[in-house]
Amino acid sequence: MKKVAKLSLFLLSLLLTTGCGNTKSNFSKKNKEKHSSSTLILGFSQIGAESAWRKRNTESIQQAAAKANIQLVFNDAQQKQANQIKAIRSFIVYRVDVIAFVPIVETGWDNVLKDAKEAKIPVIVVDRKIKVKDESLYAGYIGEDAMQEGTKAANFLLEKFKESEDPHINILEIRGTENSSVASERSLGFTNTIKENPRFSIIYSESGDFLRSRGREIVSNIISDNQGLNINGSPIDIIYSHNDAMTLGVLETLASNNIPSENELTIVSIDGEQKAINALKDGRINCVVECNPNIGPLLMYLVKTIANRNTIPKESYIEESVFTENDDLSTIPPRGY
Ligand code: GZL
Repeated sequence: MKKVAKLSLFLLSLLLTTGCGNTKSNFSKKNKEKHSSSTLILGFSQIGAESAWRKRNTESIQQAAAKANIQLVFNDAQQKQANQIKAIRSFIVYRVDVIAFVPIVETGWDNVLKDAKEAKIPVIVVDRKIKVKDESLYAGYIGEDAMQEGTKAANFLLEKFKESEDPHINILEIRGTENSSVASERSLGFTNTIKENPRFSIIYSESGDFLRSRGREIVSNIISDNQGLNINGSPIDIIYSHNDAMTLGVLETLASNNIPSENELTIVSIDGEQKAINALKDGRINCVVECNPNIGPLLMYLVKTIANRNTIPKESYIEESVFTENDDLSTIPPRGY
């Protein structure tokens, strides 16, 4: 059966059988004539749309697939690993040429990736990493270096406080999604580096799941439980937040409690969305470590490489920068998300 006809059946089956998230393809009726059996088909499982960063990441992948004339069957798992596993199984049934996915958490992928391997469909892990017993279950990883992002955040603070005489510099850490590689590595890179100065201590750490609402909630609970921005009387001097969405939630809560972040408080965030850069420019945030969402073009290059039976690197990292209060912030181009 021609791949084109199969796709319609596949999309129908995916929508009917999995009920998981939502699936769409850049395949449309008008494209039918253009697509031939030589057109590469990429099955992509995205975790959701939890942040502006994630939405830009999705756009980058969709735009790059269209430009590369790669037919994208895209599934939004709506933050559920079970939906991702169902979507990957559907990609196997349809026999896409390549599977790529953003693993919402590190573990639980071995069985579905064994099925992909048995079906001889190569898999590329995108943006977040996985832990599997058999590393041959996936061809390679492409994304950011979250360990480095945590290290960069800590290095900014070591520099900023190097002259401080304060014996205790207290940090509130707001982490990303529990059991995701990106949250674990942003924590590890940060703690491994910040311990260079024993005056720093993380006096409280909680997962905000990369959500703006949780950033608001965590700081609101601290303020109400402790009658101010402290933990059992120890003042919070620094907030280290694993993504801008949670940081923007924090800023909302500080503002509604009339706690100015500009003076006594130092805030370090990760991603680099426009609203965070704007807050950096007006002094409400002190440092934004870039996490680059624009991996679409590089991903499509790797998809074509692997579809042509060539090997790809086990790990490919994308360029990332750091924006701090010490930079000429007027030179930062519009972020696009
Ligand atoms: C990081 C990515 C994270 C972003 C968040 O690579 O997985 O997930 O930092 C997003 O904004 O929710």
